[in-house]
This record gives sequence, C-alpha cells and structure tokens, in this order.
Amino acid sequence: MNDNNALSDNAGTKSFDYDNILLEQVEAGIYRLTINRPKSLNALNAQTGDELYAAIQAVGRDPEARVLLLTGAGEKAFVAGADIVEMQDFSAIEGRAFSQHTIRTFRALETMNIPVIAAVNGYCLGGGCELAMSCDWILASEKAVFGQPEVNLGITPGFGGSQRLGRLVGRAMALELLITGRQVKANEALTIGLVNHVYPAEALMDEALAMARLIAAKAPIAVRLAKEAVQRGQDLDLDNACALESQLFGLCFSTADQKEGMKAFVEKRKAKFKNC
Ligand code: CO8
Repeated sequence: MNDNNALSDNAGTKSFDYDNILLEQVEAGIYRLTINRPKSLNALNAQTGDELYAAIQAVGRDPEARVLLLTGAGEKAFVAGADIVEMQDFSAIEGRAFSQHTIRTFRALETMNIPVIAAVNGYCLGGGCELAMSCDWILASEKAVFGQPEVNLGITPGFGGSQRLGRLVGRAMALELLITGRQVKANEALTIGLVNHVYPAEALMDEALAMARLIAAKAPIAVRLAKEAVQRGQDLDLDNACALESQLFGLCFSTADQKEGMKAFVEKRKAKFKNC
C-alpha cells in the first residue's frame, strides 16, 4: 500500500495503490473509494481500516478535491460488517483498540472538508452501516439491505452505530433496529430517513456521479462551510449554533467566489468559481 504512489491511465483517471480498497480520481475533483474485498462481502478488517484512513488523508491533501463517493466492490455488498473471522478471538483490549481506531477513521471521513456520499449497492450491515452513516448522506440501490445485527454475535455496535443511527432515524427506531437486529430494505430505509434516495441497481453509480458533478460545479468554499455549519452546529444549543452560522456566513463575503456568484446572478450568466 502506498498512498503517495498515484497511477494514471490514458483516460486521465488517477488511481492509487492499495490492497483492500480502490481509490480513483474519476473526474476532475471527483474521487471514488471502493472497499474491495468482494470474496468476504467487503468485510472491514484492520488492514482495510488502515488503508481507508490513508486514503482519506490522501484525498484530504488534494486542494482540487470536491466530492468523495464511497461504495463496495461487486454486486452483492457495500460492506457486510467488520470482519468476524478476524474479530472472533479478540481480547477485550484488542476489541476496544479496534473500535477506537475505526471510530477515529470514520470520524476523519465524517469531518472531511468536502461532501462524502455513500453509494450503497447491497448488504450494508454492522460496521458497513456504521461506515455509511459516517458519510454525509446515503444513496441506495434497490438491492441494498441495512441493519445492525451485532446482537446476533454477542456484541454491540463498535464503530459509532449506537450514536449515529439515533441521530438519523430517531431514538425509538434506532433502539428497535439495534436491539432486534432487524434488517431493512432500501425502501424502508428511505421511509425512516436513513437514506436520501433509492435507485435501480444499474443506475446507482451514474446517479451518484451526477450528484457529485452537481456539487463540483458549486462554489467550493461555500460547500465546505455549509458542511462545517451542519457538522459543528448539530451538537450545539441553538444560540451557539446560529452564532456559528453567522461567522461562517460572514466568512463567505471574504471570498472572490461570493463576489463572482452574486455578480453572475445580476448579470444573468453562469458563475465561474475559482475556489478562492
Ligand atoms: N466478516 C467476515 N466474513 C464475512 C462477513 C463478515 N462480516 N460477511 C460475510 N462474510 C463472508 C462469509 O463468511 C463468506 O465467506 P466464505 O465464502 O469464505 O464462506 C462470504 O463472505 C460470503 O458470505 P455468505 O456465504 O454468508 O453470503 P450469503 O449471501 O449467504 O449471506 C450475509 C450474506 C447475510 C450478508 C451474511 O454473509 C452475513 O450475515 N454476514 C455477516 C453480517 C454481520 O453480522 N455483520 C456484522 C458484523 S459485526 C460488526 O460489523 C460490528 C462492528 C463493530 C465492531 C467493533 C470492533 C471491536
């Protein structure tokens, strides 16, 4: 694994050299990260977690990055959870360390300064659902299945699921899913607010790329600050959260893109944003 070793093909797609994930720059500003262990339904083992962290850092270092898409290899799974084979003989200390390490990685993903969108193409269970919930929002294929089945294995969620699920779907539904281990299909996930959109399986990646292009065309600093306002504001009281919004809103007026965006509106033309 070498995250500094970017490879380019003739079409200009840039890819990076990892064992268990694929990281590609598919278009200007648009990165796609694929968890790539299809024989294990993309289960997250420690090495995959380390590579995921390295990839997040690699994308984060690119000032031209605008959006990150996250998906799973193959047609069956996004991620079917943490790797049960690797975890089965953990001691308590090893279990805690794996949890803490992965929580740090998922938090790094969640707090990236660009939008991160999960394109969930199949089973999205346990640690997979926790990974998807660490993204800014989730797009699902009709084949997607979500759940936190840890109670079937004698454990609780360990990658933030007991905290993020309730924030997304509300306390009572989160408790039901965590305590019964019941799995929900894509349309129910849409109804309960876990996913934003459901698409036919064959259309999922095209729809995700279309959404990424839409985002990449917006004013990049405004996009970053809007994400920051939601991320940092969600756990503040309303007065402090609105004060944060005012600060970030004011900051926008220091950018050339704000001047360009408003001038373009007045002149009835498309804005040309420069990320400054
Ligand atoms: N870990 C390791 N291997 C897996 C996993 C997994 N989570 N999921 C599937 N696989 C493997 C299977 O063992 C199988 O391997 P092999 O071909 O060598 O036998 C291969 O993937 C294909 O799987 P199946 O044959 O089972 O495929 P099916 O279509 O019959 O079933 C299911 C698909 C329903 C998704 C089924 O594989 C399944 O139930 N998987 C486990 C789902 C699960 O329980 N996930 C939660 C795991 S625990 C977790 O994520 C907690 C996170 C926090 C951890 C805290 C750290 C301390």
